[in-house]
Order: sequence, then C-alpha cells, then structure tokens
Amino acid sequence: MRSLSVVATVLLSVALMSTACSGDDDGGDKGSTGAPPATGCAADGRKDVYAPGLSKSAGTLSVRLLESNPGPPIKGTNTMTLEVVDAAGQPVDGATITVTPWMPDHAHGSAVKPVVTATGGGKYTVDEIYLAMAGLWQIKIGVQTAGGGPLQEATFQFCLDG
Ligand SMILES: [Cu+2]
Repeated sequence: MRSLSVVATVLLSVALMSTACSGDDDGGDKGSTGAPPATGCAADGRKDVYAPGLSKSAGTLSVRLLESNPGPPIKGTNTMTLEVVDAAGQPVDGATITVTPWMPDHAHGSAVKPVVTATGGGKYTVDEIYLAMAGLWQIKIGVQTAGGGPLQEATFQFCLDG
C-alpha cells in the first residue's frame, strides 16, 4: 500500500509538472509577436558584407578573400582562401601569414588556432577558423613578406547571427 501511494504521488507530480510546462508554453506562444529575436547584426555598421574577392589593404599589400567556405562565414568552423598581392597587383609568395580571429566587443579570440597553407600563386588556404559565438568577429591577417619585411595587417569583419 505504502509503495503504491508513493508511486501515485510521483506520477501525480509528473503530471502536474507537465501540465504546468505546457501551460507556460501556450501562454508564451499566444503572447509572441512572431518576430525573430534581434541580434544586432543588421544594425552593425562595422561589418563587411561578404562577397568572394573582397579586398583589404595591408600596408603596401592587399589581401583578397577569394572565398569563404561556407560563405558567408558561419558560427562554427570556416575555411578561407586568401590571395596576397603587392602594390603592382603581383602575387606575393613565400610570405608568413598569421590569422587571428578576435571579438572586439568581448575582447577574446578563438580557442582554435587557424592553420595556414601556401598553395602558390599568392594564394593561402586558412583552415580551422573557428568562430564560437554570434556577434562581430574580426579576422586579422598578418603578412610578413619573405626576406624580413615589416608586419603588415589587414582586417576583415563579419557579424554572425546566432
Ligand atoms: Cu564573444
């Protein structure tokens, strides 16, 4: 008798909790306007609009984002193909490229270090660009030409919706 009563009490509690939960959900749905949650990206004037070939100056050089995969970049892991050209538009091979994702609003980077592979013709493939959260990300590209030139930097900025 006693254990049956305990079981009955537990079952009753579960039933009450379920009722309470679905009651809350129904109320929330009825109160909703149907608008998606605002993320701030639409109004963020700092962001770049992704398009293959997007170019940024890095001192005397230019860095072109030939492609992001996926494109536009997403929350998660991205691969980007860069092309570095000099002031005359000639491809720059043999450069040391560093890629640093950074969230300026939160003052933090990424837990994963991007991997840069030179593929010739001034092109560099950057794997493991891990963007962990929604918001504005800067993709900082450091370029040091072969022979010990100065470090020159270009910055792409993408805002990711949740
Ligand atoms: Cu952040």
